[in-house]
Formats: sequence, C-alpha cells, structure tokens
Amino acid sequence: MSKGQAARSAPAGRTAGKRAPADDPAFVQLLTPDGERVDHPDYSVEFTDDEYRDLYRDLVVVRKLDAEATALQRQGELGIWASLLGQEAAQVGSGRALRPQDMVFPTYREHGVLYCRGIDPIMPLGLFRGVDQGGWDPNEFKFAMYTIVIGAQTLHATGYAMGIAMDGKVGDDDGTSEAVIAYFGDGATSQGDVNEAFVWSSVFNAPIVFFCQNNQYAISEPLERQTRVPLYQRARGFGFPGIRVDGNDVLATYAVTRAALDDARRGQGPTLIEAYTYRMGAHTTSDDPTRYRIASEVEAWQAKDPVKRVRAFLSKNKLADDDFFTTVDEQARKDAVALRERVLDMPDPNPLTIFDNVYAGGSPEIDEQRERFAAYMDSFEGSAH
Ligand SMILES: Cc1ncc(C[n+]2csc(CCOP(=O)(O)OP(=O)(O)O)c2C)c(N)n1
Ligand SMILES: [Mg+2]
Repeated sequence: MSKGQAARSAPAGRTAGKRAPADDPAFVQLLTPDGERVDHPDYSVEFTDDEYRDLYRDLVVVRKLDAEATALQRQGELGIWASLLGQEAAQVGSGRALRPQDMVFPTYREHGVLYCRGIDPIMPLGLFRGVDQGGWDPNEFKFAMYTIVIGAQTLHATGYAMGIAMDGKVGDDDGTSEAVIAYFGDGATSQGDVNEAFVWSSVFNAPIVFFCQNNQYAISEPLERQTRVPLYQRARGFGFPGIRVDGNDVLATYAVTRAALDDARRGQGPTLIEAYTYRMGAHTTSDDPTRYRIASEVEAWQAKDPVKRVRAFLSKNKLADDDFFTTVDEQARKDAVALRERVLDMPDPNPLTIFDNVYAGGSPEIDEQRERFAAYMDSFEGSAH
C-alpha cells in the first residue's frame, strides 16, 4: 500500500460511512426495487392512478431524451453532454414536488427537473452545442441557468432564499409562500461554497431545500473520498435537519422533497436531502468510467433501476397494460426524434456575438476586443462573418 493510500484509509472504529443505506432508519423508501409499495411512518403519497402513470411517462421521456443527447454528442452534434442516466427518479420526484412559485438552482445535470418545470428540452442543448450560453429566462420559468462551477449555485440559491424571506414571501398559509431548491452533487459537498451556503441558510433560517444527488462519484472520485459520515448527517452540524431518501424511488423522493419545501415555505428554515442514487453512465461524454469502477457495481445498481420499479408497480397493481407501455415508448421516441431534428437545425451564431451581454452597459475593453476579433475574422479569404 502506498503512503497516500495508508493516509486515506479509515481509522479504526470510524465506520459510520460503511453502513448499508437500506439498514439506516433514516433511509426513506416507499417503492422497493421490485415495485412493492411500502409504508413509512413520516412520509406518504396519495397519487391517483393517472398520476402514477404520469410519473412513469416522465421517467421514460427524460431517459429517452437524455439518451438522444448522448447519441448527438457521439455524432459530433454536441460538444459535451452530462447524462442523468440512473438519476431520473431523484429529478422527477423532486421536480414534481415543486410548486410553480418555487425557484430552482440546478447544476449541469438537472435535465429531468428542467423537463418537469415545463421548459422546452431544447433549451439546454444550445449550451452543450456551444451556440448559446443557456437559452431560457430564469425568472419566467423559476429555473436558474445551469451552473458548471461546482457548488456555486448553492450560494446563489441561499441569497435568493434570504431575499424572498426579507420580501415577506414566506410563512403565509394561503398557498402563495415560496421556497427555493438548490441541486448539487456528492462531490460538491466538499466545496467551500456549499458549506458557506449551509451556514448562511441556517443562521438566517432561509427557506431553502438543499437537494444533494449522491450519485456515488465526483467524476472518478468515489464518495469515500468526500466524507466519513453519511452526507445527510452533515446537516446536523450546521443546525438543520438532514434526511436520506432512496433516490431511485420516485415516490419517496417526491414525498420527502414536498415535505421539506413545505417546511421552508412555512418559515421553518433549510433541510438537506441526500438522494442516494447512482450515476449509471459516464460523468460526461468526455469520461470513461471503466477506468475507475468495476462492472459488478454497475450491475448491482441496475437491479435498483428507477424506471423499471415504477413499471413493475404499475403492472403488479394492474394500473397499466402493455398498450400503455407501448404508447409511452412511442411518445418518448417521437419526442427524441423531434429534439434531434431541432438540434440539427440550430443555426451557428455570428462569432462576434460572444462579446454581447458581457456587461449590461457595455465596456470599452470589450469593444476593443470585438474590433480586434472582427479584423481577425476579416483576414480570412472569403470571410463573411
Ligand atoms: C469549482 C470547480 N471545481 C472543479 C470543477 C470540475 N468538475 C466538474 S464536475 C466535477 C465533479 C462534481 O461531482 P458531483 O458534485 O458529485 O456532481 P456530479 O457530476 O456527480 O453530478 C468536477 C470536479 C468544476 N466544474 N468547478
Ligand atoms: Mg456525484
């Protein structure tokens, strides 16, 4: 064993991070991997049959759109793609728990939440194709720009949450109160920004839900390089509740997120949710996970697939038949084809537009850079930028 490895191994007696999550009493699950409904003393859902079917449709569509985006990158039509494969339930469950007035601060992987927010799935693809810088109005959809700087959005979210509290938009019982949700990953919990966001949210009692998708990896770094304790337990040290939910269970994720958002809206301050899940694909299309994780680990998580378990539940309870499943697959396929066609139709921007919107009121330095770049472009034979 090298010196580095020895220094990293757990000291004797410190095994808190090693307990299987399902044995942890704080692990909330309402739907087992086999599609059995189980009860939980504190959390429940009351969906109609139609709503159960809708959740399944969401899961299938977001998985299919994601697969299409991965294929587009492989064919050179996108510069990069960060797949959500395996994390559909965490995103659809939490996304469907939001109310229209709630504000979302995503990372770069929240395509499922974006879909639930009613945003056209084409929107983030301009960013990944490199033809725009993220094309939606955060205020219109209550969904901030994708954030690539790890953890930065948790501070933006905290500031926003403190702002709505100061504006008196929290604590009313009439259904109009607002809450904020900040998404981030297991790796992000090691960032200073995230820890600062926890402190500020806690001491200002900000109406925020910290939604950590623990997908077990930060690119190639496994969870054990981020923490010795289960991540949800970190919240205690900051002075607010933390809870771990089966992130591959759309029902439990929905129930836990809804409760945490309601607490925030009522003025009860932040909650940390650790959605325990798994990144089934690569970190991004630039990554090769076979270099740092073994196939049996991926296979073990395939048995906990978030989409298959809802399908099993619907079948067992005779809430859906083969016709329904075929129709959903066909809708997802059509949506994916439409997405592909629209991506291929995206016009390349004029290269000079990269200088637009850097400052609201413009800047002489940027003007100079624009002029120099224009002259450079003009220097090419036949240039017509
Ligand atoms: C401040 C900062 N440092 C490093 C990176 C490079 N980087 C991009 S993704 C990533 C890992 C993030 O892991 P995690 O928070 O678990 O999120 P996941 O990608 O697994 O969803 C890193 C280190 C970055 N984007 N920003
Ligand atoms: Mg991660």
